[in-house]
Amino acid sequence: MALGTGEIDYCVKLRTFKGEPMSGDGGLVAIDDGRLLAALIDVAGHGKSAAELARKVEEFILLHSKAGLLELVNLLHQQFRGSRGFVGSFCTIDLKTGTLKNVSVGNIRMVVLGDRTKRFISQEGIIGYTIPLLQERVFEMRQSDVLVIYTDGIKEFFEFDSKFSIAKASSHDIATNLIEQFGKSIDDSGCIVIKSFKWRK
Ligand SMILES: [Mn+2]
Repeated sequence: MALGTGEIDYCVKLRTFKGEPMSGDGGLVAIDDGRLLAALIDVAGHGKSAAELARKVEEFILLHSKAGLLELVNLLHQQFRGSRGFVGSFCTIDLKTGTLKNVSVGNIRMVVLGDRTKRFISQEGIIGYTIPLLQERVFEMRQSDVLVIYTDGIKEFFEFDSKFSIAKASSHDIATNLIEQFGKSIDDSGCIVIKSFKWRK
């Protein structure tokens, strides 16, 4: 899924564990009324039942896409309590101001790349099993920032080839590169890349 609106360029990319037909990682981006919501999840395990849960979680997030992040993650925790559980990173971006908010639980990564690097820290926990008192982080995005959210199916510390310019590349090319170069074949891998912020200030 890739979209360039002139204001925002994003891509959600999932690759399945070798031999499995469906991914236990899940992801989506929804834009409504100047607010972008991005969610990336990684269901425990892999295979059919993990994939089925991932699709249910995606549907639930879409149904509640207007909720605040703290509310959304608490709702997810209640709704999927007793399931095999999942980790997730959830962001909203105000497309007018560039203000990013993030709640991340469990083993999932988020980093801002470009002219500067900022790595976000995830809180410990598994949604549907046990979550801590959730904290929402706030970060002001700049136009040169490239936001990358990725599951543990992608190498934690990756470095693109020096010939590959993330400033010039589309979100789709960055996501493809990330998964093809740094994705692990022994796990589902998923990422969301968001760039080209042109704040309507
Ligand atoms: Mn994983």
